[in-house]
Amino acid sequence: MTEGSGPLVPGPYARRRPLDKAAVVVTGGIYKKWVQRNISATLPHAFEQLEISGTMDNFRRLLGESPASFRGLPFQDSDVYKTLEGAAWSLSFGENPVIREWFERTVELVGRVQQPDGYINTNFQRADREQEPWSDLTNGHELYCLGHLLQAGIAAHRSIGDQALLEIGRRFADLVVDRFGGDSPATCGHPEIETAMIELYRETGDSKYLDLAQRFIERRGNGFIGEGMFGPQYYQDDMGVRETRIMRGHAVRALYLNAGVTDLYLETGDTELLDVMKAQWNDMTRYRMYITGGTGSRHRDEAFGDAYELPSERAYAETCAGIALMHWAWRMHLATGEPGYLDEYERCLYNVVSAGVSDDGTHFFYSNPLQRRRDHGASQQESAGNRLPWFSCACCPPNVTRTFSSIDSYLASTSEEDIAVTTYATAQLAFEGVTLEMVTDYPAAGEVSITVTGESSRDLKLRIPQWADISEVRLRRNGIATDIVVESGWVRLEGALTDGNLLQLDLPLEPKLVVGHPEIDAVRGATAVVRGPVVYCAEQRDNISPIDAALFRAGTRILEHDKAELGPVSAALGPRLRSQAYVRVETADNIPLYYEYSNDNPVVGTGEVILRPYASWGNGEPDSMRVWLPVAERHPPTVQ
Ligand code: FUB
Ligand code: ZN
Repeated sequence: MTEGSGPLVPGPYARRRPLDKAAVVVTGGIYKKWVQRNISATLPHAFEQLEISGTMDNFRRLLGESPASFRGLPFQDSDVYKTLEGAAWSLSFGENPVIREWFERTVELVGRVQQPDGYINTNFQRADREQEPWSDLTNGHELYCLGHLLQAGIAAHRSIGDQALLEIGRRFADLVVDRFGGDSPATCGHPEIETAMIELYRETGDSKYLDLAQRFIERRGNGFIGEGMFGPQYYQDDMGVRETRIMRGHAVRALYLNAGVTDLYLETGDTELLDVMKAQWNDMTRYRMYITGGTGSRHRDEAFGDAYELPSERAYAETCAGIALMHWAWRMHLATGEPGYLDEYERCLYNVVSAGVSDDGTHFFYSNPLQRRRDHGASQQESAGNRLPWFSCACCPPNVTRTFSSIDSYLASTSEEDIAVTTYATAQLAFEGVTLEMVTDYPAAGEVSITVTGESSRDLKLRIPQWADISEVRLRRNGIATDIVVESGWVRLEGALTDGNLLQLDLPLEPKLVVGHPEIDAVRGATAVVRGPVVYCAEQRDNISPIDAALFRAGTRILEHDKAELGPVSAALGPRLRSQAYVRVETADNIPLYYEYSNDNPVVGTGEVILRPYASWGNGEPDSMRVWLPVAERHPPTVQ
């Protein structure tokens, strides 16, 4: 395989380049569990759900092969395309007859539905359509669906050398270039086409796709989208991309757009775009992101809220937004060379995105709140506390399949001088005659061993996450403790890529109590527990005492508890934890909703609280869950 066997092949302005997907072999740990779960459970489940939901029949009925009526949302074709992408990437791990058969059958079906002019969209092709093609770029999602079709075709080409799907997508893309190139003011109400067109340019070398992506990006803010359902801000059409310094509007839209804008920088080197991306990144991470990496706190329009508007209980934090943030973070890393973006990448991966799928891989969260009350009822895209097998708006589950089938592409990046490990996993990484054999239980454990085979004069760089206390990071080279210097988040090791070298890194994974900025009112006076990149939560089913009335005491010690009750994949995120000091408050009915402040707090005893990785919650009977627990000392005192 040449460079570019993975989901992103950056352009000439990348400071760093991804390692080829084909150069990575996942051999164990959580990555292997994710990949296998995706192949054996999530993808077959998605194939089935695409039938049950009528999504496949939407294609067949256009060919007279199904009597079913059109079902679902205007963008439902994208569920098929995302699943095709997931299937294509997953075949890079080895042949699988079930996945191969579905992939080929579905590519053939999509190809037969394509019109002679290249157009495909089952919602707009149907005789009983409610709107004409291209009549509603604001909400019609035709270009969004094309974006996912292109991503699937590119994945298939890179992963298994398939041309058919890429050609289908390209024919449609050519139609779009003819129709919306030049002076057209058109943009899509849901970004996605931008990054896909740039990847198509990378795959084919044809600059007309880059040119159109650039036009789509530069046209934002021209008012073309109109008011739509929630006003132009929702669609990122209220301002030009170059003028926008805050994250606003629909979270998935905003984050996909920014992945595309960063891609445009990677191709053009337009530093104004990169500066804008840095400003928006800063805005998001300082004011508008949950501790889990979730974004988009507003349910009404699935949108970013005001600065510090981060309610736990009503967090929307869509799984797709977590995935989109990972895409953008990785591109920012490649554009700047900085590892800080990878901290946020991991924050999403191990928390909001991992929470999006059940331990067995067949149930999903759409929204990912940081608190659930015992009596919370299910509503449209929300479950009552258990994941659902699919959704009427099923954007998240197939997004999960493409994520966990391409996850191996983000383990390392390279520059002219070095190869850098960007996140730790049990895997072999091969690069220009050198193989790194990495073994670790990260993020459950902090020890990482790397054995080198072959020689290279390049340096090896190891990422030291921002959460790690540098004085506690240990490194041994061939068994000998070595002083380390952490510069801008990396340890640079010269002469490390020598045959037989053994490097042993030890990252400190002591659980920590963290608090939020005082202006996040929703968590003021509360604390959360993190262990490395993994955020913890208290789930009622682990606890005897009522967790909704629990208070941490400052100075509490957090100890390892066990791995019991965690499912096979969740256990690889870390052990359950136990806090020694817990103050139990009676949830007595006779306490009024509001009462006069006094020192007479209804504290009745001490106990302990069991915590588990946030991503593992909701795999049992629905009950209360919370990430943030109030600190006793900030409430009226009187602990006996
Ligand atoms: O509009 C397509 C997808 O549906 C969005 O990305 C999700 O937020 C959901 O609204
Ligand atoms: Zn989604």
